[in-house]
Amino acid sequence: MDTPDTTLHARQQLYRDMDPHHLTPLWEVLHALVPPQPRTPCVPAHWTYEAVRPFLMRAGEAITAEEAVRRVLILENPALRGQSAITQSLYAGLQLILPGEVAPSHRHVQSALRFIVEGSGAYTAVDGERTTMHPGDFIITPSWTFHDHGNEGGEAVVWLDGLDIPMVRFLDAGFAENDSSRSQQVTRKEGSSFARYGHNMAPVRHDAPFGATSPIFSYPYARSREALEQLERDAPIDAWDGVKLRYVNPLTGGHPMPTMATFMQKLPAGFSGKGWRQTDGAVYSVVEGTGSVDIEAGGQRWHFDFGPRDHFVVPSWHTARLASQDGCVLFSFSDRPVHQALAIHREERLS
Ligand code: GTQ
Repeated sequence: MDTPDTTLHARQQLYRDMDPHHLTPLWEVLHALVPPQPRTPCVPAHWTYEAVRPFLMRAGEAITAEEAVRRVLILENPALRGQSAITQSLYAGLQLILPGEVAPSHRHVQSALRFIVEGSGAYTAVDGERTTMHPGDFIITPSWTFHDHGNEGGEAVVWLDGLDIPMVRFLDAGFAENDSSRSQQVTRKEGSSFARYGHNMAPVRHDAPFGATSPIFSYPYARSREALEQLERDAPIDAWDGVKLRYVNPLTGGHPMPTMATFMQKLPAGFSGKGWRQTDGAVYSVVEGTGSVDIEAGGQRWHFDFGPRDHFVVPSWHTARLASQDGCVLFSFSDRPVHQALAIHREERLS
């Protein structure tokens, strides 16, 4: 039934009159506020390493790590330009550190993950312990811990930074401060946290040095890859994920960080996966091999062919399908722990 013009005019007058009082009618926006299903403004996007790397290297000439504090090119969702966000809740960037450089020590509430993309020999220091980076390693900077990065090796090192910056900004809960020294004093031998917590054992009298965050700073690629390879040989292959494992906080069995979940998966050669969608938008870093992802939502479709060191994002409630002719290894992260903590996580696997 059509609403008479006089009624519509009366409503418009009502809205205009209440507007100076900072009042607005719910019924005009209700449908968008409480949509029948998630309708993210984010779009799928793909950054080939071939396209990104030259800009990273030019950034290496344009500014030092010291002056930049963090020399990072932000991977911005094309639909969220200017917001430093790859999804509504997550930040991603590629950080470059050249031989001899130091990115000075600071700390912030935002949790960070590093996934090493290219080069070896750089380190990140957390709480007085350094961890040397190798491609494929997954490294954690817990919330509010001092961290500095440096490169004492001979090659450029690039890693993916994943942070919960947009989430912390949304909550207006961000604090940060610089350290009194540029580089942290090393107080513990490299590998000490891994020795304590990395072998399915834990110190009897030391629990949770970083609260809700994993006590392991570095999850080495060699170990993750070995597990995936053995599972590819021995275990049934999941029709959606291939062989996929999630990283864990060994003290809780939960995700390594309170705000971000991390995963590594191997698609066997010849894999053609089934489609799925989930409420947690996910960012992918291609470790080895080649493959493709087909994404669909609201009648729109995307197809990305990816290779090593490429990055792509699958936004919330977009249906995705992975495939690989020759096999590949993918790292990914999402805000799943937050969805789970709020008991609103949903996943749908299409048959
Ligand atoms: O390494 O501390 O990409 O504070 C963005 C903000 C990296 C870092 C980023 C940061 C860092």
